Amino acid sequence: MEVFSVIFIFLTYGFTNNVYVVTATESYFCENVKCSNLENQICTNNMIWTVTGTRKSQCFLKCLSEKEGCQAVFYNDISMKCQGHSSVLTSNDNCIVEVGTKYYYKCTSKRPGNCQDIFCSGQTTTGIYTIYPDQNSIGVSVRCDMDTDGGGWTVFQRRVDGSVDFFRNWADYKSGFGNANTEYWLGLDNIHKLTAQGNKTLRVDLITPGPPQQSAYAAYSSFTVGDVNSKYIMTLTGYSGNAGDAMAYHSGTMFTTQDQDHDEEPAFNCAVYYIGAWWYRNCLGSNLNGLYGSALYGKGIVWVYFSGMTVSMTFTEMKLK
Ligand SMILES: [Ca+2]
Repeated sequence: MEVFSVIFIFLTYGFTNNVYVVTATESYFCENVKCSNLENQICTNNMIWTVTGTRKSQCFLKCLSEKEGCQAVFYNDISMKCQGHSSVLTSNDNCIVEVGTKYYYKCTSKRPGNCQDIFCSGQTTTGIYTIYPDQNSIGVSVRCDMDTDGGGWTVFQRRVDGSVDFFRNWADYKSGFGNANTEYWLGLDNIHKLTAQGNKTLRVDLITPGPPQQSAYAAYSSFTVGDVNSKYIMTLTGYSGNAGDAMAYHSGTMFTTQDQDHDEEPAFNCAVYYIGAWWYRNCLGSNLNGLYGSALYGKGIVWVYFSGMTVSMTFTEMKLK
């Protein structure tokens, strides 16, 4: 009986003779290191309980067993204080420094829904990753921008060299096309799913051909794209940046392609006239899916408040977080 008791304690608490053993509970938690600098912090937001004198594995077990939805814990190695939280925290939360504390959140899904999930898991290099905008379907390759403005951006539109034809039909814009390594469009269904997940900050990065090349960006604190039944109606608010707000004019419009005219111009199809596909109104203040390198009025990759209607960007990225 003595032997069985010792084995039971070992399996339950993961400790014996002061040697720490990684337990199964730890695989359910991700350590938040680079996502939001929460190490050495204690936060009051959404705190649901505090227990002192527990070991780390016990701390995780308590969080897993909570019925009230414990989503994250702080654990302090020095004081062995364990604090449970009902939501995943960010660096914007109200936190104070408490040396020795580390932050962990539940990683119940092994399938990242977007680039922010990948960033928070510790993969912080810009590049190509697989994400699952819909947890029930196969993954899609995307470029994750892990460098700009805190990283974690899911790039859904990219133009860099004109190698991919963007003058395409509804079916292509719906499902996506191109190559995440060079130029691509992630697809309206996926963009809708990403905004429906809550990734609603839009950032647009632009570079002019020059010389000298000039770069600028526009960000919007709220950006949503509806589903196919709404014809992917787009709304956005909360502009900031230095490129000028060339998207506000398009807010509240449906998506138009060469074969599906949902714009507000009664006389013609704006996508055909301006050689692109966009949330055209009557017709445009921006045309980022326009014709690469074109100096024809409005037909290139233009952003009217940055460089007018006849200078086509050599680089664009549209990204969500
Ligand atoms: Ca029309």
